[in-house]
Amino acid sequence: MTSQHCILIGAPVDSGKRRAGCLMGPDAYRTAGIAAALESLGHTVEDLGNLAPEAHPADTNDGLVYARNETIGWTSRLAQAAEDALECGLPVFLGGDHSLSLGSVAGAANFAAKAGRPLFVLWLDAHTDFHTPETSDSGNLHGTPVGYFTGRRGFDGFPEVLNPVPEENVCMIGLRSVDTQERLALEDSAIRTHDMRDIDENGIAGPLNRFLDHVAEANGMLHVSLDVDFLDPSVAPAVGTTVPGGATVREAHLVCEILHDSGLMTSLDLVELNPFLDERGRTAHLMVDLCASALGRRVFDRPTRSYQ
Ligand code: B3U
Ligand code: MN
Ligand code: MN
Repeated sequence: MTSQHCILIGAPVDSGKRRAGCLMGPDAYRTAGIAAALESLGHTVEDLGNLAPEAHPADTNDGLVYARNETIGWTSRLAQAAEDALECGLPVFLGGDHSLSLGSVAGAANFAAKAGRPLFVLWLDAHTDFHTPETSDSGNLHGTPVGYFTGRRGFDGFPEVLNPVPEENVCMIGLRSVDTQERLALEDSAIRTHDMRDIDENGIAGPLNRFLDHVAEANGMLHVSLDVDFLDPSVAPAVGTTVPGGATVREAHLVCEILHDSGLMTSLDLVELNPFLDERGRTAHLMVDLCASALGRRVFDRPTRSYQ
């Protein structure tokens, strides 16, 4: 197994929605033993500690969009952090809510452009997060990262997206809560979407393997964004927006094991963990276990579908 240099980046972002708690996420992952889990797999681990947003004007929150300035501050800071970390290893963003991915993906896209490679994004989530600040009903920016990094309009005041991720390079798996405005925009887009019905009827490995084939053919980099609510709330209760009918523990591990065997993943977000809502750390532990699977934990070795 190839050993990697894993760079843990604490991103205690809590500005993407009104319900507080995701700021405790990075420390919950540390408490659940993320560094030791990765080291035990033969990787080196560097923990950059918790970052802070760039200086920004205070938010007044008198309009619909919640904590816009703070989220802009986080976006600039995390885009730079992603770009810098990709120079030296595999960044693992310890969230923080999903608005952190405005920055992590934009930065990964800048790095990929410099490296002359396309960036692909695997979005594991109950939601599509394809809003813009103008289409969002809730005003919660954690519902907008895919809209941002694919270059949708309506993000005035946010850092310019220098290297938008092409829609056909984005694959979403686990969907079961999509707002009307998102659905309409998705119907007009080339994003690959797999809802839970698709998974129930066809299994989770097929769509994932087909997407990974595209990544490999294009010699692409692959950013994986894992939202806690991809998982069924019965096994992962520590999230503000629970949606019943999510991925099982085994489906989620299989996704992570296939990702590892592909050798294609170059950066990872662990987002939306709200430790305030957890039951004795079980969601934090499950997310750490999934991260370990994505980085090579396995029961037995087996011949794999490897692109390396
Ligand atoms: N689409 C809804 C709900 C939502 C999106 N992401 C999460 N919840 N976690 C919204 O508010 O944009
Ligand atoms: Mn999300
Ligand atoms: Mn979600």
